[in-house]
Amino acid sequence: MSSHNFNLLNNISSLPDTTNMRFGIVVSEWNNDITETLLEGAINTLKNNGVSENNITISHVPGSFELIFGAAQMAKHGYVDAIIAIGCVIRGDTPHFDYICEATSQGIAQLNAHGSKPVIFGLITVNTKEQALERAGGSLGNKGEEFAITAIKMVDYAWLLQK
Ligand code: DLZ
Repeated sequence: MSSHNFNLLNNISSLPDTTNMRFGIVVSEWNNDITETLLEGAINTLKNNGVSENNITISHVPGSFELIFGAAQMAKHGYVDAIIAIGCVIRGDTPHFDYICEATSQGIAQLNAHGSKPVIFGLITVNTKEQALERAGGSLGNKGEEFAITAIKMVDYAWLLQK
């Protein structure tokens, strides 16, 4: 599944009106040089597409594994329409990488399957720090921008179904 040829940003036709949309962003502190850049990309893209700063709620959790709880709490108690969960897991020498990636992706999938608010999977899973940097403002762009576009589209999708 190569990301070199496809980028959600190339696929934007027209985005919906975001005036009344509210977003929660949960960010992992682990690898925070990467996650803070992704966060910046997401915030800038939301704002550039008309989302008011007052309608963006940001909270931090220690690691990617905690994104599940953070996103679940924000979905339940936050005054938000969608949540973007941002993390970065870099493969190390132990199987820990696999456990965190598996648990986090499954946890976020469960929130989407059983919750009423979309949770965007903003988890970068890479083999090296260089690959992470490429996706956080490097040669492959800033994936945070794609997370934001996805969040906007998913709020619109949820609202269309509620009408
Ligand atoms: C423990 C751990 C390791 C080894 N690597 C990462 C990582 O690359 N990225 C990340 O977001 N978190 C990592 N963590 C922390 C776990 O996500 C979690 O915070 C701890 O296991 C405590 O629950």
